[in-house]
Amino acid sequence: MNKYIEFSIIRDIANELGFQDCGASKAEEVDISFFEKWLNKGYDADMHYMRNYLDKRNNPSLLLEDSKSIISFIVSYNSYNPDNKDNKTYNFASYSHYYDYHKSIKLKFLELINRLQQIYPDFIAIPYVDSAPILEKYWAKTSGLGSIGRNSLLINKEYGSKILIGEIITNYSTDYHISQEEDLCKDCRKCVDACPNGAINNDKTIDSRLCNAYHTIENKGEIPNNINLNSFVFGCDICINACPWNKNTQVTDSKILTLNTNMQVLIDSINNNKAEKSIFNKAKKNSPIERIKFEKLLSNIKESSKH
Ligand code: B12
Repeated sequence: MNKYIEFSIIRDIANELGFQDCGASKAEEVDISFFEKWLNKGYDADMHYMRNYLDKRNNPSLLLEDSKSIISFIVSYNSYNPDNKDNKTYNFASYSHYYDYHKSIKLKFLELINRLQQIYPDFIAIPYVDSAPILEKYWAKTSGLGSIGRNSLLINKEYGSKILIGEIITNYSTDYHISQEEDLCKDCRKCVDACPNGAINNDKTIDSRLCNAYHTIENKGEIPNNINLNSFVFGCDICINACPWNKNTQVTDSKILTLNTNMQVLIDSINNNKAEKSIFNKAKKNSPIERIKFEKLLSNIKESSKH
């Protein structure tokens, strides 16, 4: 039997659950030579896991037998913009002010899949949020959710680039969207000018070796002297905050993400020079900062004070 689902059914449930937008693409092979070029230039720094499972990145059908579609979803994290409120000595990327988005979005996906299975019992889908070798921005773009900006991030005209991406791969076909790729940046180079380390390449990719987000989270070694963290001690929002597409975008009261008030306590304590492990431990529960140790945070703070 032809396994087909009308896209409006997925969209209606997704809207109800709090996703800002969604779109679908046929699950098919992608030419990943651009990705291999990125790896060959060493732009992945020490994130060696980026070199694994190239076959799956190239062919997402390998992630689910009999897969037909990749449905991408975006979640805005624009409801709290620390940049508008206060510019502190030490800043944390704004997505980390919320509880871990990977878990929050995945839970909503499970709810979505469950509801779709009530209508179509043989609907099978695997949810992913930053957790598999999938070119998330590429699929979101192909599904009509936005265009890739100069800083390499997906920009949605309504919600800007302060958005997170997740997707489900399913054995159902649906109505596929048409990529509406547009040059949203034109001559604008604000993100390039704002990045203190020149991490943004001309081909809309990032050299992780120069990116503060890499150095404050993923870099397990020493941060080189030429890197200016410019107040960021976990992740970095500099190129995002410089982007005009984030100035007048819709501010959302997220139904999916929840602010982690313990993070505010941690940030205040650090800005009052009172960093304490017990405060860090409380804030890190179910938080993106779980990815680093307290010692790494202290070392980032030290590095950030250098410039
Ligand atoms: C590795 C990684 C990083 C690395 C490298 C960043 C990078 N841009 O590559 C580091 C640690 C630096 C990082 C930082 C951040 N990250 Co990150 N990261 C990823 C990850 C896991 C892989 C990205 C990747 O594949 N990079 C390799 C390059 C080659 O791929 P690309 O940039 O996607 O490639 C584009 C271009 O090459 C272009 N292209 C050019 N030619 C061609 C030709 C063809 C045929 C095609 C198909 C495409 C193409 O299109 C590609 C796709 O859009 C994704 C999750 C995922 N699985 O995709 C999240 C992801 C990109 N990160 C995300 C976020 C939120 C961030 C930060 C904002 C976090 C923070 N505040 O600190 C910063 C932003 C820095 C920046 N400007 O990118 C979000 C971005 C959401 C969005 N709006 O786009 C993602 C999608 C995670 C998610 N699930 O939401 N990240």
